[in-house]
Amino acid sequence: MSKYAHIQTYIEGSIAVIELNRPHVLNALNRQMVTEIVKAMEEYDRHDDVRVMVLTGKGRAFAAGADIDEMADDDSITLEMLNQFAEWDRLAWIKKPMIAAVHGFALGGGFELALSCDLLLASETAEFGFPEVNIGVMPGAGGTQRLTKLIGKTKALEWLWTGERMSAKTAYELGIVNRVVAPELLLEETIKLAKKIAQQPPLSVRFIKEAVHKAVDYSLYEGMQFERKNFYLLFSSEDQKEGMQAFMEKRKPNFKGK
Ligand code: CO8
Repeated sequence: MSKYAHIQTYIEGSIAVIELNRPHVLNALNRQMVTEIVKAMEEYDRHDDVRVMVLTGKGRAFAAGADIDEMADDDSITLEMLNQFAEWDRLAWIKKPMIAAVHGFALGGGFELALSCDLLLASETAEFGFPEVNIGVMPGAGGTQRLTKLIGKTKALEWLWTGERMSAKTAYELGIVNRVVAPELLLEETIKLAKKIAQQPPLSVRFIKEAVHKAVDYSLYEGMQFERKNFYLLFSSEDQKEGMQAFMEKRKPNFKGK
C-alpha cells in the first residue's frame, strides 16, 4: 500500500515518477498533497538509485490549482500561521533534475508546481494559466516571480491580469515549455529525456543545475564566480578522471556519481 494519500510514486530504473493522484478534482493541490510531493521529492533527492525525477498528473489534468474548497474560508492570519508556502520553497533546494510532464490543465498552483521543475514537457492538450485573479486573489507560490523571470514583465503581466489560459504551443513559443508532444507519448517522451540525463555524470548534472539556477538571481559576475567554483570542484570527482580517460582511450565512460 502506498504511504501517501494523494500521490503515487514508483522508481523505473534510475527515474523516480511522482503522480498527482486526486483525479476527481483535477488534482487540486490540498495542503497534505503538497506536503507529500515535497516529502517524496526530498526522499528521492537522497535516494542512491534515483538520478532524475518526473512529476505528472493522473486523470485529465496535471493540476487545476490549489484546492479552492480547502482555502475558501481561510483568513490572512491563518495563512500566515500555517506558513504553507515555506514547504514550496523546499522544492527549490532539490538538487536532482525534476521534469514536469504536463497534460490538460496546469493552472494556478498547478502551473507554479510545473514551473518549480527544471524542465517541462507538455502534451498538445496542455493548458497553462494563472486564473487566481478571477477568484479575487493572485499566485502565492512563486507564479508572479517565476513566470516573469521566464517570459519578461510585459508578457507576464498580461497573463496574470487577464487570467486567460495559454495553449501548449503558446507556452512553447514563450520558452516555458521544452517540448510539445502528442498526448499518448507524453510520459514515454519525458522518461526518454529523463533517461538521457540520467546517463550523464550525476555530479556534473547537479552542479550545472546549481549554476544555471544562480544565473536567474545573481549578477553575471557572481554567477560566473559560482560556475567556476563548481567547475573546479568537478576535478575532485572520479567521474572527471573517468570521462577524460575514456575520451582519450576512445571508449564509452562509466560514470558512478563520485
Ligand atoms: N480546487 C478544488 N476543486 C477543483 C479545482 C480546484 N482548484 N479545480 C477543479 N476542481 C473540481 C471541480 O470542483 C469539480 O468537482 P465536482 O465534480 O465535485 O464538481 C472537478 O474538479 C472537475 O472540475 P470541473 O467540473 O470544473 O471541470 P471543467 O472541465 O468543467 O473545468 C477547470 C475545468 C476550467 C479547470 C475548472 O475546474 C476550474 O476553473 N477550476 C479552478 C481553476 C482555478 O481557479 N485554479 C486556481 C486556484 S487558486 C490557486 O491555485 C492559488 C495558488 C496558491 C498557491 C498554491 C497552494 C497549494
